Amino acid sequence: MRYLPPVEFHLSSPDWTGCPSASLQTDICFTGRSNSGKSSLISAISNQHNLARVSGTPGKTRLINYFKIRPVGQNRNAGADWYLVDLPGFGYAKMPALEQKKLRLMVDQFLANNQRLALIVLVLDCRRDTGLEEQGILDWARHSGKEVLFARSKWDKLNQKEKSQRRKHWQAQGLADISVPYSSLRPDQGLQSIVDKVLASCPGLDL
Ligand SMILES: Nc1nc2c(ncn2[C@@H]2O[C@H](COP(=O)(O)OP(=O)(O)OP(=O)(O)O)[C@@H](O)[C@H]2O)c(=O)[nH]1
Ligand SMILES: [Mg+2]
Repeated sequence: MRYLPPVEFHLSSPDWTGCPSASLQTDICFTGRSNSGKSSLISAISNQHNLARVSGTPGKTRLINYFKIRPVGQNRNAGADWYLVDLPGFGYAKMPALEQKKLRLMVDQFLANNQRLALIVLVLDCRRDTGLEEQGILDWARHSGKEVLFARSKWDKLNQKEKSQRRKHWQAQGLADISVPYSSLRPDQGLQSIVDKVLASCPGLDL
């Protein structure tokens, strides 16, 4: 299993205007509903346990969290910055409606305004169906020409029969091409292809 180069926490911001914006900068963002597994995925692909605080309680990540990829040795490219961005989860029913709306606005504004976004990793529990929120992000990305990887988390929770049913379902929905089932708990083929896609989306970071 090949992981990302070392990653470290950089900063948190309550809105996109407080986010880093340098000229040679690449952002890879992780978005999706609350408790889907965004923070766990960031920790898993960088092989740094608990790097992005993982919540047992949904709705923990309420700020835009920037993590900087710190390449070592030959991979260091002067002047270039690569970030993984952990966005607040949406759709947590127990959160007051106004706060839910605020978080959703924060995510939408980040997506709409960020010129440095090279890849959107949309995370959804593999057992759940694509909801209106996910569909909205997929449609928006298609219209604006942004690349999306649909990360289907918690693949470890399914047996072989369920896995093949889910794959057929995604095929029927026309989502099989962008869907990558994976588990954050242990290295698997899906996790590897997410690492590879993130690396491929970071210019100058080829290993
Ligand atoms: N079994 C299993 N559990 C997972 C996986 N990914 C995440 N989890 C668990 O799901 C819960 C939520 O994970 P988080 O990474 O905190 O989810 P999040 O999307 O960052 O949640 P918010 O910050 O609330 O938006 C935690 O208890 C994780 O341990 C996975 O691939 N398999
Ligand atoms: Mg989180």
